[in-house]
Amino acid sequence: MGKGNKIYFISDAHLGARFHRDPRAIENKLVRWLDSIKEDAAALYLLGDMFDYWYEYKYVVPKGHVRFLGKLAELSDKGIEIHFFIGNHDIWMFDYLEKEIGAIIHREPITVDLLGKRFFLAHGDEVDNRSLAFRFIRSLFRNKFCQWLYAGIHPRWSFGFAMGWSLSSRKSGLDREDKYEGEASEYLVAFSKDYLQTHPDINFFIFGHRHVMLDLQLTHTSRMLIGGDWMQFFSYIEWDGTTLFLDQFEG
Ligand SMILES: [Mn+2]
Repeated sequence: MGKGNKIYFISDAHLGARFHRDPRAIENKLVRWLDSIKEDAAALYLLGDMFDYWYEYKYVVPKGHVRFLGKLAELSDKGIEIHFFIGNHDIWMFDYLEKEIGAIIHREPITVDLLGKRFFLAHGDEVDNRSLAFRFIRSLFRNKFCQWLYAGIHPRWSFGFAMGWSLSSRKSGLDREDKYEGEASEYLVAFSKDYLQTHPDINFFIFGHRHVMLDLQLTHTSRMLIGGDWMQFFSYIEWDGTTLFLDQFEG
């Protein structure tokens, strides 16, 4: 562990996405934020879709993101735990980040005790079981055999396809990042309430994926937060063992 005692959560920078007008500005701001937390952080949870597309081959990784990855390596070398959740855009993280920067990769939601409270952490798409088509695509993307087949396609084709897919799925709503229409119609709120019935010991639910900032008291011992994103909000969640809050980085 690092010297710090705080725990931080962010998600959804979608680094490398074609829809960013100034991609370097987004990455630089992220690096400035990481610099601002490195003295007091014990752990950092990246809750998915930090990359808009990621596929690592046996000997090759995607271009770019060097400032971000370098800064993560620095934090990791200081003893700060780096947790990477795969999102629905960067599903194909295998062991590169684990080997290179000591990151802990999470492919499923986790329940973890942090500074005395119980957290349920997830990107958010994993608990979305509303659409059969979406569930099918998700299982295809996560299937080992399909991943092996995909790895055999030359990146000239697969990367081009993926970047286009990201743009078009965003437009069509296929990746379920639909508009926020209030708590009552928010599936992550419904999921959390439902999950609490069988797991009343969860104090905090934290999600990414939805690109909205939400902080909602569910019961007197449980809250759920959706952490915004690092595209429009530059938002993060901070936990020091006493207070948990959602804020936006101004630096
Ligand atoms: Mn997502």
